[in-house]
Amino acid sequence: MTSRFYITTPIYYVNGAPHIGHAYTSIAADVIARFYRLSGYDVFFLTGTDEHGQKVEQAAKNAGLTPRVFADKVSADFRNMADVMHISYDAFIRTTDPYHITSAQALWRRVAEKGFIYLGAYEGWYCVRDECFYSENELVMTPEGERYAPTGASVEWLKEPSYFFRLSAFQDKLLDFYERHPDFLGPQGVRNEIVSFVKQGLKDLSISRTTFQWGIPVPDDEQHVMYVWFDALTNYLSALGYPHETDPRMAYWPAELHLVGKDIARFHAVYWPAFLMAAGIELPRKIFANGWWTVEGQKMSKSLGNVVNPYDLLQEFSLDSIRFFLLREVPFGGDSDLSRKALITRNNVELANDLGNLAQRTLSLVARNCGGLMPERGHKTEEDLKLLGQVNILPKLLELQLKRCALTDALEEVWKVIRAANVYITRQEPWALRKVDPVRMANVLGVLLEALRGIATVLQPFMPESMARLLDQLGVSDDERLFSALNTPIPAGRSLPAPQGLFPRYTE
Ligand code: ME8
Repeated sequence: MTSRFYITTPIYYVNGAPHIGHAYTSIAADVIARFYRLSGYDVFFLTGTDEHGQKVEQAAKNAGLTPRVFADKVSADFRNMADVMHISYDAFIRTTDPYHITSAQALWRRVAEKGFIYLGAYEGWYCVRDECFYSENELVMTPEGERYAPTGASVEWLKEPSYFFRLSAFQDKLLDFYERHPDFLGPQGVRNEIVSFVKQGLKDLSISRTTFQWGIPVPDDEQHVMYVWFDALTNYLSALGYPHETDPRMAYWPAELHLVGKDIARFHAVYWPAFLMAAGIELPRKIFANGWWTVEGQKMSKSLGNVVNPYDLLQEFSLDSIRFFLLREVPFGGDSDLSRKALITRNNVELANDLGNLAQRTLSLVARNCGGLMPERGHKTEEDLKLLGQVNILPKLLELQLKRCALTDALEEVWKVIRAANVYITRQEPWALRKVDPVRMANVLGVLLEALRGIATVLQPFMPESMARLLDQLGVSDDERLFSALNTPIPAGRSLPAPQGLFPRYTE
């Protein structure tokens, strides 16, 4: 039986246009989804939009539109961005979809039946931008006595009737769970923060609001709408057909990985597991939080006018150079800065020079000296075997790195081999062998073609478009692109198309 692999991105708020920060998490999840598909897993990859709550209601009002019309428009923008960035999602969920509404209400009922929901009144701070309740001691106070959320957003005092979730009942259970599942939450820094947050004590969580309308009605009490995070987190289950246990998609649960940004680790690593424990539903296997991108040294913000829109970036750079840069520049999980200069350097040095040149030199020698045909395989020297050995273990090495969401380390494993292949071609000098030893020349080119095929195959998840072009040029047909196909060499004599440049070079 094929193993299943369920992976999700956050569902993005439709309060504003998508930007490169949203694209980042989706690209990272896309790489992992594609990697597991190529490894032979049955993958279900979910993304979508989070459309309810006070923040979206306010944004719609500011735009002079009803929340529904506004959400339709912005959700379509997010979907379009996912398509433009070649995010290979299997489903795109909208929390305004009727099936999701039914599902969130079913989860609420289940948690209520188990005795974990009660009616009370909330009195305390709320931050609309973060859609988060903060306790007094989490707030930052200015010398003038004004209070702000730890994220710098403004807070307001709420006093309203509210349903509560008995989060306090889960403090020890959560701590015990984190301890028994050391890989549940990463990276380490985020894990430490969450553990200390839970250790400080969990208060019951307000999970409904009465002072605005734009939300899912609480079952049997139409005065209340659900707190947007109760609604939003349920998307991971409603996309599979919950509460219909017989829905075949339910077999994908539990999710293997919820990929999120570090800003929303608390909701995923504390609230979500507690809701699931309360409902008696199995917990996801892993939550991993990516780091934060700034732009040319500054936080992206509408007021600074420096929000990077992926479409603008695509005017100048290829999609694959953007995807590569985002995952290569900083160890996944860490924070980084997006600058034009850094993007150009990564592209020119690692894509155009290291990989592009290697492919171009090899393929043009084959075109010129081997009649554009896959050369005969011959005797292999120690150096040949060493390089091919490094290539052969790439799928395994990458799987180990991706298991721990080390996307950057995975790329570094491939680049070690690309650099080794460049040393190999320089030492073997196939261009000088044509006259003196054509058989050895053919062997060397054969080794390089095989190495390039392995490299291109494992890089497909990161750069699908350019690696598809490279595999075309290497004569690898569509049904020879899974990792398992690497065991079967491309037969000698296969005709290769005329070589073409892979990566453009950019100037500053
Ligand atoms: O939080 N750097 O939605 P959201 C890196 N609806 N990642 C970034 C980023 C940046 N500068 N900016 C955004 C929500 N992100 C909720 C989620 S899930 C059940 C509900 C990414 O539109 C990052 O993944 O505010 C972050 O967590 C997410 O976008 C926040 O998107």
